[in-house]
Amino acid sequence: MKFAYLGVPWDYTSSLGWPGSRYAPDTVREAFKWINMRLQSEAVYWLDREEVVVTSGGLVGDRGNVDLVAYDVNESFARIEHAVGECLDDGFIPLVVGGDDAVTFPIVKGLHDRTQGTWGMVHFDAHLDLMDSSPYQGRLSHSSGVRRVTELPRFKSEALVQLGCRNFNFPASKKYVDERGIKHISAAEYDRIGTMAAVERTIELARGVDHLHLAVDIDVLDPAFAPGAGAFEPGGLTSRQLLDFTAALAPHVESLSIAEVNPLTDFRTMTSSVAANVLAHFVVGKLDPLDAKR
Ligand SMILES: [Mn+2]
Repeated sequence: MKFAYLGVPWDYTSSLGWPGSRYAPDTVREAFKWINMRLQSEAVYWLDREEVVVTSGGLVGDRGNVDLVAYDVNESFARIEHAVGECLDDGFIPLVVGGDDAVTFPIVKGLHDRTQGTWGMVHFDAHLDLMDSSPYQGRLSHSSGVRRVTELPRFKSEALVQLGCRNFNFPASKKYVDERGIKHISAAEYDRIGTMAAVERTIELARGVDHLHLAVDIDVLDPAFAPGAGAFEPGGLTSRQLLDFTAALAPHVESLSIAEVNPLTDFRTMTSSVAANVLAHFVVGKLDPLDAKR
């Protein structure tokens, strides 16, 4: 298995909330070096499971950042799709670091268009991102990324599981969730049932598609754990919950993206460091699947 780090330095569609996530690909890459330096002879000691996990050629290969055109949404999204597709063509598992959450659409479109069969998605976010359009934000903002994903021809909305959602959203989104059969495990529910039950329920809810993508908006975490986000919703998940879930789900998904890490609102790179660890837990979770040990 080969993993590719792909940066998407785009935040021109962060129409509400704080801009600044364009800087995340570089700060998360920097934070990842703290993990990479623990590699010895292509192996890392994973304390969560008391295992030494063997990688091949390091944890993650770096494919740099996508060259984007400021304020040209269509051209930039086309380049993101293309870069994600190239990762697949070259045999890499894409680990894509945005960018505001609008980039979830071109990332999943890149995966969808380059593969056969049906897609579903596991989506961590405080918000739903199911807005069709708004007079303030248009159709391609960071509030509509998941809505646009659900419109892809081979994407199955009933295999979309949104986790960590909380507080308040639009009644129109509730209508869309019901119409499309989208599944939710709210932050409150997640906290009640615990991480391993949430993983098992997610796998059950997202069954029946050929491919699954894992999309993480870092604001799924409580602001206490991720001060460097684009928007803040209290009552979120802990870092521990997100890392454990990511490692356990990793064998069941084909790709990962992280959005809305914002170095401009961050405190001493705390949030970039969480994001780097989400990537690393995904990689070791795939290399050392829990399922195989049960
Ligand atoms: Mn969000």
